[in-house]
Amino acid sequence: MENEKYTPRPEHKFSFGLWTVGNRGRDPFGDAVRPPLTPVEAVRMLGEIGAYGVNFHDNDLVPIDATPQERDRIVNEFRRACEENGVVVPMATVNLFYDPVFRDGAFTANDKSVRAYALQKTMRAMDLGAECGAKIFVLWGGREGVETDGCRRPDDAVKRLREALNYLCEYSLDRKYDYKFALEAKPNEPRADIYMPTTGAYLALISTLDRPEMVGVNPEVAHEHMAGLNMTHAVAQAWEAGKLFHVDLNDQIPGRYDQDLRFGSANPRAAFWLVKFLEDVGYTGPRHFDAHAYRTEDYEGVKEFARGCMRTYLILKEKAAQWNGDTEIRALLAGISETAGDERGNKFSTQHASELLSATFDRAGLASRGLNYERLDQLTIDILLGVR
Ligand code: GCO
Ligand code: MN
Ligand code: MN
Repeated sequence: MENEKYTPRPEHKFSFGLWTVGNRGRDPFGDAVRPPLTPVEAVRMLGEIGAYGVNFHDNDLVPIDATPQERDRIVNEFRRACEENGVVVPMATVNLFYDPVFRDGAFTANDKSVRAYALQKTMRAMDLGAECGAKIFVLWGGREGVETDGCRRPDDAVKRLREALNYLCEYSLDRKYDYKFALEAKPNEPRADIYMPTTGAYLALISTLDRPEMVGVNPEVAHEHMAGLNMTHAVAQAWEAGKLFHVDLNDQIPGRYDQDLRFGSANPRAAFWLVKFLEDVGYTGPRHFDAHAYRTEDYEGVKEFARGCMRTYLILKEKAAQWNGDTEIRALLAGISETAGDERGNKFSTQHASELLSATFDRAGLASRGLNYERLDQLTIDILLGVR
């Protein structure tokens, strides 16, 4: 079949959250437009469209007030549905933002009992995830922020966050869960300002933890774009540091509310560089779509949305291979890649430094060569628009 190459397969590791396909289209101005989708129905839908994985917050699966018996029944049903539909659970997470108890933060709240409750809720969510086979635990601190900085010193918030992460690493080791934690940054929404606004901020925090090797990041396209940043650069820095434990794919027009658009639908060129990077370096983790369908859609539209995320990824993956193999692009790259040049800048030695200090450079000559990036980018656009 012509389109066989865009058919999702388990090895593509496409995953969706229960909260993504199950999103009912509520927004601050309007109520739900779709009926509830049970976790079992969501798993069936994901199986039908060929997804590999399903992720959840504790309360996407088990209501916050469920009794232990209800919890066990729900988990059994859910696990059976996953098996029957060939869907796995690569990642689990915890909801530390919905309940009013977290209105002033969870791990960073001023109230010590709220902080303790946040730890309890997270440990229980870790138990739940482990029972379903999850090996990655995402932490997104949606309420860890402020409207007024009068409420606490921001460096105290950083210390509290660090303590909580250290605690949770020990819990994972104690229970032999073998979790990798993936920290997800976002600059704002729902708080006016969220601590740890960017992936880079989390990378810096991780190096101060007791067990940094257990903790990495979960960059999200929309969150980096909300901050006006380049998602591929955030992902690349995480990758280079050995910290890309998970990735949230969606799309977002900068300067707007948190849109969670279908992957690649707002800025396909940025999505292309991201897919190309993930494929070029051989990222093997899940490709998680943290997005949701337009509010205009019924559940058939939700399937279209989810299929679209995966299809766009696979199309961009194909375009990336085409880009890498394109003879003209290769020739351009050969022309601009590092040439032999001056070796004295490679590695410091006292002798290199003094030679370099007294060297003469042809500044004007170095600055005058055209780099052909216009041609390079137009070739990229030609490929993306399908005329090449
Ligand atoms: C958001 C976030 C969340 C997290 C999720 C996993 O903007 O709401 O992206 O969807 O990814 O809570 O922890
Ligand atoms: Mn988001
Ligand atoms: Mn996310």
